[in-house]
Amino acid sequence: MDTKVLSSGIRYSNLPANYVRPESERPRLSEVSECEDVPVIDLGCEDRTHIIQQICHACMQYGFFQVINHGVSKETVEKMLQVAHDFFELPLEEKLKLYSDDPSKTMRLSTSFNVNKEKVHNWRDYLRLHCYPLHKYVPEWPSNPPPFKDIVSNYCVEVRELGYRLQELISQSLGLEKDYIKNVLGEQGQHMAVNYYPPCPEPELTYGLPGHTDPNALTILLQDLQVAGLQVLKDGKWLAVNPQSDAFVINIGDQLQALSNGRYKSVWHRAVVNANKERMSVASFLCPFDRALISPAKPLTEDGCEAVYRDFTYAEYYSKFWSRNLDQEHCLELFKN
Ligand SMILES: O=C(O)CCC(=O)C(=O)O
Repeated sequence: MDTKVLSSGIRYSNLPANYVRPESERPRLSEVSECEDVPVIDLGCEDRTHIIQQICHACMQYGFFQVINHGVSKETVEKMLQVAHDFFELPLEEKLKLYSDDPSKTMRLSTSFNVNKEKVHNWRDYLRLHCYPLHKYVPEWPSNPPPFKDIVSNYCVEVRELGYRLQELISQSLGLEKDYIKNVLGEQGQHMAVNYYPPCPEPELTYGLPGHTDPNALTILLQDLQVAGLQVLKDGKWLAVNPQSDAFVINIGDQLQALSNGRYKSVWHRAVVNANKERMSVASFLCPFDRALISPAKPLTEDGCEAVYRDFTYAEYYSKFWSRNLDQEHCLELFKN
């Protein structure tokens, strides 16, 4: 392949060899069934206790759930998806000005996951942005398409609100004070991955993103409604989470698994690709502040429950995560007591 990114306008008729997974690692799409009982939590419900119970059940049994009536306006969501789409439609030369394969960059267009570390690539391009505080990062964001900065800034503000609200509910669902998680995580960072998965000539042989867990605290995922692609691992089986209108998919990240002393699961998930259609998703990640000390919440290690993980700072965890390939063992395994 002679371009750095997949969103070059070239339509491939065969999957290039460096995207082909060995037989044992392929997605086996015919074995994947639909997740029919995805927990859908109505945040507009007036019964807070009921919401908290639903969150507790979803985080223990699934590690993810969907939310509706979440407070992020429909207009904000639609504009976000449109501008993301318009960005990937830009001429190749324009996009390549933003290209980098250096994961430490706070704004970059890249491809696959960690091109310099991985042996087999993934059928994905992505725009990665740091989003908090906005005044620090917005100036470096793409200025093309012209409304990009305004639209994405608005989206980030509304999504952050939602994230805080969810963290309060998750704290309470663990029997902790409402502000427990927010206090431990400190002034949280916010990152975004705008994912673009072009049509793929041989979706059976590769991934958009292979199975992974998220290294942050909480992920708020917006899926394009037209094309399914997200799958989660539940009881050893991959299940498709089909997009639902007006919903976000929320998943618990590694930091909340550690803080909950393993009660809540940072779910394995992956993105598969489609032969005929492009797919987009927008993942927003809330991340602890670098020096936040992640340790199991005290009330969860009383009653003779041992701490499952040793204490670590988020900075330590994050650098370990990016020093590896995505589809290795759960990064938290390296922090087990
Ligand atoms: O595209 C998706 O559905 C999943 C995206 C994802 O897992 C990620 O960006 O970390």
